[in-house]
Amino acid sequence: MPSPQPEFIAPGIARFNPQPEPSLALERHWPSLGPLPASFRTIPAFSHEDGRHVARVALPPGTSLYGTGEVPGPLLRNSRRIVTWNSDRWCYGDTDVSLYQSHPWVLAVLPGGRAVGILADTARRLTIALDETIEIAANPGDPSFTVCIVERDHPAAVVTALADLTGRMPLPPLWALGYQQCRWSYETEERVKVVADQFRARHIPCDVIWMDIDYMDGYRCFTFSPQHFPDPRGLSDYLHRRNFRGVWMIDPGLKEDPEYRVYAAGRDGGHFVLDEAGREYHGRVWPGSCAFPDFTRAETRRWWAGLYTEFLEAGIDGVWNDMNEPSVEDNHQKQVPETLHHRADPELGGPGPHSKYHNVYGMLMARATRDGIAAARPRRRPFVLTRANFLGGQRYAATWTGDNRSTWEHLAWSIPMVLNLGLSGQPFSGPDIGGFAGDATPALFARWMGIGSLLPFARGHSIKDSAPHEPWSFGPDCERACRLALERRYRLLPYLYTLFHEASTTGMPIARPLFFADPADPVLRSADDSFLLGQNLLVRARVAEEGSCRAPYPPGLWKPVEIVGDSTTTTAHPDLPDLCIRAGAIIPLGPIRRHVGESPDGPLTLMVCPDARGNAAGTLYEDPGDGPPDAPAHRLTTFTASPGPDGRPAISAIHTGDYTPPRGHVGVVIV
Ligand code: NBV
Repeated sequence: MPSPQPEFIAPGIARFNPQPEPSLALERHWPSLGPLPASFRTIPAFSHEDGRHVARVALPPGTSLYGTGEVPGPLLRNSRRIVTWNSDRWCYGDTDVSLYQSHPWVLAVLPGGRAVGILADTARRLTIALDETIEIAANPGDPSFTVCIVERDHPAAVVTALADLTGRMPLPPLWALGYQQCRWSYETEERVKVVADQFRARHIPCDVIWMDIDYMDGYRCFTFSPQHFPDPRGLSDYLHRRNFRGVWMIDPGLKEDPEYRVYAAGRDGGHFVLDEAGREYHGRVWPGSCAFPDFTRAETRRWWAGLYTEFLEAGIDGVWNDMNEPSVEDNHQKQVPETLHHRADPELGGPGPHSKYHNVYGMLMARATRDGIAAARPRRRPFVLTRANFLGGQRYAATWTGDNRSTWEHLAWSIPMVLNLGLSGQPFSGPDIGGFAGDATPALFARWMGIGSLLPFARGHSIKDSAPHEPWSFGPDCERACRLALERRYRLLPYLYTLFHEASTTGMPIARPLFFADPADPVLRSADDSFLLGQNLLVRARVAEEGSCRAPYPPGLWKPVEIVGDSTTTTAHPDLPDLCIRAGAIIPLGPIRRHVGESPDGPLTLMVCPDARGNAAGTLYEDPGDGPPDAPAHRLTTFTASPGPDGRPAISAIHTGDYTPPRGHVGVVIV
């Protein structure tokens, strides 16, 4: 069958096989029309085989493949196969082809370093085989789908083009960049307070304590246990007085209990997903039999959003959406029947079976949650963490890599999983530090904190019945390693926040694979134990119990730096990753803080690493750290260093923007 003619939607972006189904990943505003570059050669062929629509995109030998979102295992995805089908995979392994989120998107780095992005624009189940010819196959009986192809000079440009198509992460509140402590569960208000107090007493930086499902009254969402959490407002006040925030869990399953007002309101409003026969569907989850909001309807999303007004009055700062694949206990696969009926709005594709909307259920829940928080608190930035999501879901929520295990293998996957999510449009992610299931050893925990504290979302979390997994639970040496790791993160906050700002404006990942420094160099393409934070900081980790970092260095000169406590010279703890600054870079550092709001006028240190000519440059984004999400008052500073008359670098700063940050001493450290 001849390939359908492409439609060109922007320079370097073509859309093949336009189909009538509306897009669920792409933002509505298509970029303006434009021609593909002359070098464009990755024309897909569509065919219909055994009742399945298949698209094939041929790529030259030597192409390296990445993306497909949340995938366990190594960074390089050649010879892998994934199935886009959001799945609750407790303790997942390398052979799992589907996890909690779906990203029908492949980033292909061609032998010379140019890159191609391939986006299958459908939320339906797809099998994506990542070989020299990428094969994207729909399920038998499912309609054909559109494929968008983006070609650019550099993989970073392909990732920013993906953000042009699917949207960007809104800038989170600054506190969401702080360290976060979670447990399934801190079971009483008292326990939460003790944990918070321990952080302050032990001088371990921390900004957020998380409330898992046991705060609820019988697992009923939007309620509080009268025995264990009788005074949530009082608890929030306690946390706030000590400069902590609280993030509380909300699941989609609502207990089928006529006495439970949220369920009764949902039933009376006709907000629940129906079964094939048009009756309210019930699946078993934590509270027993549950109904599930039909988030494909704007009316239901508005109802759900409205529930947050009262909920947030308890002083809740952020919301954690879990189990929203959705996951049920009725079968081994933890799946709801694909035949369930959604009364979706026409703009999403109209009424249809669950199989059509399964992969966007979690994303639409996160969207409604975010809308609810934004409406209840228009003058603050919402923070939502979601387990299930879909391509484009970075617009609504951050994510974590689900129920990992306390093993060295899962520690090692933390880096490539976060990198592949970043290459798939989601810059704000991280693993459960220490591992969710099982008991970490002191060495594993320290190593995980060392790495996790340098990833965009830094939260420790662990399962019920596991040994305590707080930073002080593994003895004084591990506690010291954790304190140093988190002090590093907090000192790096000015740099990290600048990267978050960049991600929110361009879609550039915060944690980047080494090949971003030189996409033409094949040896950089499979580095799993090293990554770049922005352009200027190299992280080299030891992910195996024994041995050192195996990754090669990116091109250019990279100078080791320490950032330990207040010093940039003292030797770090052996469990912390090595850090190197790029010659030619200036990295802004803050003081050690116990929480992000401490000493706002604390000193700023410019860590300057001159290149061979004595020059260096770097940027710093600053704003109040929260406030109305649109166009916040901000300041962007470009620092440059050049050789001064006395031979020492002379620093100059150029500011843009309308914000004057409280500023203490500005110091310079030449490394
Ligand atoms: O709410 C309990 C857990 C939560 O701690 C974890 O992070 C989620 O991924 N949740 C799953 C449900 C139970 C998992 C066995």
